[in-house]
Amino acid sequence: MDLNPTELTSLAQIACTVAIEAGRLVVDERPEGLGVARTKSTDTDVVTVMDQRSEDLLRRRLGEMRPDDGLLGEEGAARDSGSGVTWVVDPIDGTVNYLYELPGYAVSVAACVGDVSTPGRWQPVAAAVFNPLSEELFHAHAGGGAFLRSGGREHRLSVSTRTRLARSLVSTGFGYDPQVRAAQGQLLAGLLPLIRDVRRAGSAAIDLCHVAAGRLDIYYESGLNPWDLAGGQLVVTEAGGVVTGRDGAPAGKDLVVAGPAGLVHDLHALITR
Ligand code: LIP
Repeated sequence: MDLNPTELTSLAQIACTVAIEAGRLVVDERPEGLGVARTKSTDTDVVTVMDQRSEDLLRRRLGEMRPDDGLLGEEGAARDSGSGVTWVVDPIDGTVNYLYELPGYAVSVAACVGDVSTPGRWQPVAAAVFNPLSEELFHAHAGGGAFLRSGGREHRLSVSTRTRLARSLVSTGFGYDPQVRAAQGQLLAGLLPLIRDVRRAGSAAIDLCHVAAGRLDIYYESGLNPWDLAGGQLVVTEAGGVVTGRDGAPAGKDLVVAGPAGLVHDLHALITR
């Protein structure tokens, strides 16, 4: 599906508008003594009432502004697309940080084309990732570059120019399943002597946007869902980076490696060795 620059710009503006609205909601209306509303894949994979309220806002607002578009949300929102565009949303990426009142969570909203239910058969074409505590809005549309709106100013983003892994600041994340975490810990233990250092922010969307801004050199993680990935993925590629999966496969649940092409090649080689 081809969208012209005017349509892409309009989708990006909608993504920015609703990401900011949802981000403000989760900060301004956070209830005292916020607790866990329910759990998902494991006891530590938590959902709060504000994850649900944020997703409800996104579903309502996107439905008002783009009634024919589809929707795929982390907390279960789903709508088939009649327009060819499907919104992939994470109402609070970094929910555990949000639960602990730790900075490091964001709302991620991406307009995608293709079949979002099939790995590798969809791609984001417009996106916004809003960190409501830092009031940083990362946004991009296909062919338009990636930007950070902060303090009323727009900054164009570009990935790191570092070329050596040994001098690279790497970020990653861990799943909610203890056995998966054990394997991820072993992989990281093997990488640590080969890199500058590691960072664990707790939000894939924020990690990806920090790679786009050059605040991190490279990011990798396994176990991500489309809503964790969609928004930040476009911000990285529009900032001149690459986002890939294992052995040339599209980025997805199995593996995501994101950053400048050279570092991605080298880190991918180590991870898949
Ligand atoms: C989180 C990701 C993070 C990952 C966590 C979790 P959530 O998403 O953003 O990168 O390490 O395990 O999946 O659950 O906060 O939306």
